[in-house]
Amino acid sequence: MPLKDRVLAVLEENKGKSVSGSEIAKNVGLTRSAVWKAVKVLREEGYSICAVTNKGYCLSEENDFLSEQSIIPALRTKYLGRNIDIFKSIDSTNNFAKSLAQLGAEHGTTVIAEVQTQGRGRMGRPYYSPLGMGIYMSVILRPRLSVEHSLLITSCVAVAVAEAIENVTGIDCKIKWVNDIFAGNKKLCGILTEASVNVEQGGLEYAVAGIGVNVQNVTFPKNISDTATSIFMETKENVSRSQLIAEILNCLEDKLEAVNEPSFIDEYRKRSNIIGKRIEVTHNDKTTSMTCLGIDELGKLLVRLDSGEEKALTSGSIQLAGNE
Ligand code: BT5
Repeated sequence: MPLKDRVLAVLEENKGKSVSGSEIAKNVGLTRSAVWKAVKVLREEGYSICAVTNKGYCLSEENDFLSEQSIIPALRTKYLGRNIDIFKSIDSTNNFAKSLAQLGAEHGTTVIAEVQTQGRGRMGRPYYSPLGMGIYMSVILRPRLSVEHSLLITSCVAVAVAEAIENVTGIDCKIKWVNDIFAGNKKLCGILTEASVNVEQGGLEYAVAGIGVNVQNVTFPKNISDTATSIFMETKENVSRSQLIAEILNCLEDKLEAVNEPSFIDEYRKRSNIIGKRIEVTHNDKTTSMTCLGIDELGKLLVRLDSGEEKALTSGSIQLAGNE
């Protein structure tokens, strides 16, 4: 590990508290002057580290830069997030994670960025990902699931992210099938799961779960300002993105273990904000009104069309009908 990262690890561990130069030096096996140089580099990178006479160095509590040192200590996982790539800027963390997955990256490998220049939603829709405001992360998953059960991965990610946001912020999170997390009637988080199928074995080769959470945003572009919200807008409090990332990974590992248990889909159903309601489903540019009856064991949406016909949907964009 580079010297500055070893110093950063000690500062993160003691965030908000002063640690003397000699204590850091002893901890990481450097001289005090090497510690000073490492602190200088970290400050140049933007870390807010103050030096207090006779007390030492202190990483500001407000510092919210993402680093392995700020995330890994908060993990309770065995696999997820044990291997993390963090970018200052990237086109899309899903693109990079997919290329890593194709090269054989392990289950749980995680890609994170401070900003995405081409963040994507489903069907090529853009995902607004401004610098330092949110969480933009992709997790490579290699669960043993048949193609038939693959929709459950998205359900699993949605339940895990909802639970993690709730644990860290107290916001009551609902899921709009299949992949949006809502606070009240506004979208707080979007999830894009992209999977590769092993044709010969008929199972999933890997899935990349892309997760975008609005954290510190105070405004949104006009086209989504009526429909999007952020953790800050809901709670008026700043949360640590690193802590939330770690909690998402912790919850996701737990949920993945339970994905084949019948109780799992009940958790998903409990968080659904559309069951029993009139919805509009857009598929291939065609919008149809129907009633949502429920969600089946494989995560499919059970609906009744106005003709009386009942169907199980595997994809489509859902809107609550106007008067709901
Ligand atoms: C999604 O698609 O919401 C999935 C978003 C996944 C983003 C993550 S970030 C990390 C990883 N890397 C990527 O490139 N993507 C993933 P969908 O359900 O199709 O919703 C897209 C629609 O949500 C857009 O057409 C907008 O209307 C709206 N939208 C875009 N950005 C938003 C934001 N930041 N917050 C709320 N709504 C947004």
